[in-house]
Amino acid sequence: MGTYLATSYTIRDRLLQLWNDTQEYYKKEKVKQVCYISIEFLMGRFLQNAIINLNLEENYKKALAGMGYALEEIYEEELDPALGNGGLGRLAACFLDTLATHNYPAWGYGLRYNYGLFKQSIGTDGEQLEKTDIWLDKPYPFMVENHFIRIPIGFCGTVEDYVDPNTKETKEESNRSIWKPSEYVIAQANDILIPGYGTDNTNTLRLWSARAVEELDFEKFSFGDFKGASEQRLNAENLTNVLYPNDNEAEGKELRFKQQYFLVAATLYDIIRRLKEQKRPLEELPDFSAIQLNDTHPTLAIPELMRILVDQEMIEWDKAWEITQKTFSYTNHTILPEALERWPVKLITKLLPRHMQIIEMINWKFLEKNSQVGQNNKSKELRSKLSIIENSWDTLVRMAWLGCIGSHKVNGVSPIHSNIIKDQLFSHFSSIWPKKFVNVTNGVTPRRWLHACNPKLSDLITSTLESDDWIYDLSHLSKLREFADNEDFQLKWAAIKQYNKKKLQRFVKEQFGLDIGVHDVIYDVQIKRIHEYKRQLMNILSHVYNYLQIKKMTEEEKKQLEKKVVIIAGKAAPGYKAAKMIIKLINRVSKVINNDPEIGDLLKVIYIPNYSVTIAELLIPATDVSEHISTPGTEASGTSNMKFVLNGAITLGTYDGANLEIIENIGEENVFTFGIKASEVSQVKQNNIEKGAWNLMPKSLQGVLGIIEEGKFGDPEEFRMILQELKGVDRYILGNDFTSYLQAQKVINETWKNPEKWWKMSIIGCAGSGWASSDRTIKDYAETIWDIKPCPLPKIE
Ligand code: 26Q
Repeated sequence: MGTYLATSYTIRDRLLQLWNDTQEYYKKEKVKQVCYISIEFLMGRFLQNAIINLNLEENYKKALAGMGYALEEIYEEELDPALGNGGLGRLAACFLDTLATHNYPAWGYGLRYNYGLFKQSIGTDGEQLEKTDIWLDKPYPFMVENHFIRIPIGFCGTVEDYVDPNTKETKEESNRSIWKPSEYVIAQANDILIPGYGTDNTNTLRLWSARAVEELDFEKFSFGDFKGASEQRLNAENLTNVLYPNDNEAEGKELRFKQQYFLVAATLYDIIRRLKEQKRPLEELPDFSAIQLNDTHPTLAIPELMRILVDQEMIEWDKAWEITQKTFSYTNHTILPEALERWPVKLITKLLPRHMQIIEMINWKFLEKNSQVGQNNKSKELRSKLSIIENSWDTLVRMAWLGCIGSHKVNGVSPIHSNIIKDQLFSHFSSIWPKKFVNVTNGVTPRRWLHACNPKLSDLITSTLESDDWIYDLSHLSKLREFADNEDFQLKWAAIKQYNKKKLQRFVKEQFGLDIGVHDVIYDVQIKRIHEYKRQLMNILSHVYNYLQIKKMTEEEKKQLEKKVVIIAGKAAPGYKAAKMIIKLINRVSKVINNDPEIGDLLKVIYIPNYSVTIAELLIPATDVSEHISTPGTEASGTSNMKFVLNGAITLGTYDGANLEIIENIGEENVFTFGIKASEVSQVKQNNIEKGAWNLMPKSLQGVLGIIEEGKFGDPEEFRMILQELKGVDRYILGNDFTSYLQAQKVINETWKNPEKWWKMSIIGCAGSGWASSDRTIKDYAETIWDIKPCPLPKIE
């Protein structure tokens, strides 16, 4: 620990200097910046990334070796902060790396949770167990508390009419009111410095933590009544205690809502403070900063900015609205209905009474302008479609609607997803504002996801291309295509995969005491949050089928088989019963298969617990086949699919999300595709409903379900819910895709027998992944949405 800390502090020192210089320079230049607000930032480990970005890895290696330490071992001592659930949070982290690398003036704003995503382990029955992740127990040198930045955030209370101090009159038409909160919590800034690769520019990720109000200098903020503040102390600190563990599901808890407001209120205060520091008027906010809302979680920023502009800064409503729309843009990451946030009007009225009024006013003005009030059904229908406020089981605020109406641009994260947004989810808005809806395809940082996690492949690419330019301009990878058939290159390429697989093999042995092969074994990996739409269930059921097939084979037939290690990892939200059952089933199946002497090393199924960024960095470079098998139309993009192709894994995928971009860019002949297209989904679902999924299910899958029901993997009652779903409606159409999934596996096994073909596909995949860099993504955002330009620190000669 000591060496790790000492090493880390030397890096932090350097970063602090660069960071100071960068911030001073941005201020001096008065450049437009982007603020990326996200309730999650899944950063991964810091030290290696920083050392590589500062181009100090060789120096540190040498220096530490001189003292008897191995840098790689020091890296392993670092904890991996889990301040995010999955794709959305990790995307935000990739963006920060790119923004710094390409010298964009940028800020990340998020929350410093006391506890990250729960730690997962697997119980003796194969079930998921959860433990609190008390990450702040250990020192974390890369985050510094900024003592100068403490901001009071109000909640609850009352709203009073604004009275003009001169005329003593209330003015209805001004739309102005005074909010008097009854509770305050302090937002404390904690800064993580973000280094770029090969540049001195160092940006800020500012994470807010909640503190009780007594610690504040009361006089400084004249907010009035602080009576009862001591009772609020515990409540206050509770606010940023825990990251909600749901991924792609909106949990309607009051505390979650408070977190969201806390994040945006502190952030807007901070942005406006910095604008005022430059002595610029609020009218200039859209030229000072673009603010990107990462999904709807920070959309309360829209009414909050309106409140500041109208109530505090005395700006006319219409002018304030123009500023607001120009400042914000919103990214949608999901169309799953259960993930679309809707908050009860009652709850908002209680916690943020003034904001509720503002949301109503925004809605009213919008509806006045865009829909005729008529009594006929058609105009009523249009109004209820457009309205931010929904009347269903309760009166609810649709946060995605608020995001659309309050932003100048709304983007999806892959072409198919953006089209679904434009033509289905928000079709009523896109006919009002056809230009508002755009696509910005996701990307991943090639620094962490190739250069750092797969150093041998990185070196091979650099020596082959005779340049390391690809690290910050990934389009250069296309030149690798020339080498796809080259025997010598293929051998080197394959040897690196082998090396990475050995590393993983050692890990599996150490962690689980399990022996897995490396030579001539296909490593087939599916790692992501466990969710029905991602169809891990289809994966495990297919291997139950394969297992049963092997059991029927003669020794001769078995000799013809390809060996496979199936690896699955990912957490289930603690309240998501079906997902937890899937984990249990995977572990039960794994136990049976791995211990069956008739199977030997033909098939192994391994569930790796406590999936994290760090584990991804180990698994991805070691993968031969990576699975991205969501029901078409459900996975907005996926980003690990990109990381895998970059590292030479071949995709086994459906026609969904960014898989489609992979197919388009590297050619379908280099991807193992299967299943139906998104356009066919509704028909299949309809059939399932009409005829019953069981009746349409292939015999192969029926047989597998039969075996589970016989109790082969323990009491079938434990899996009843997921079995019933499959036999009943089968919402994610596993039955329909099962046969072609098995067929794709056959094609994989055949292709594996032909190494030249295999490695050619693998190389072409990597060569065709230049587009998958988050550098390209950020350039798209900067040009089409944010209107910001790089601002590199001048080099000191
Ligand atoms: C909302 C309300 C209350 C509690 C939790 C939530 C919540 C939290 C996280 C809702 C959704 C999320 C996460 C969504 C997510 O990770 N989406 C993924 O975003 C990736 C980046 O764009 C895409 O690649 C994935 O396809 C998408 O699933």
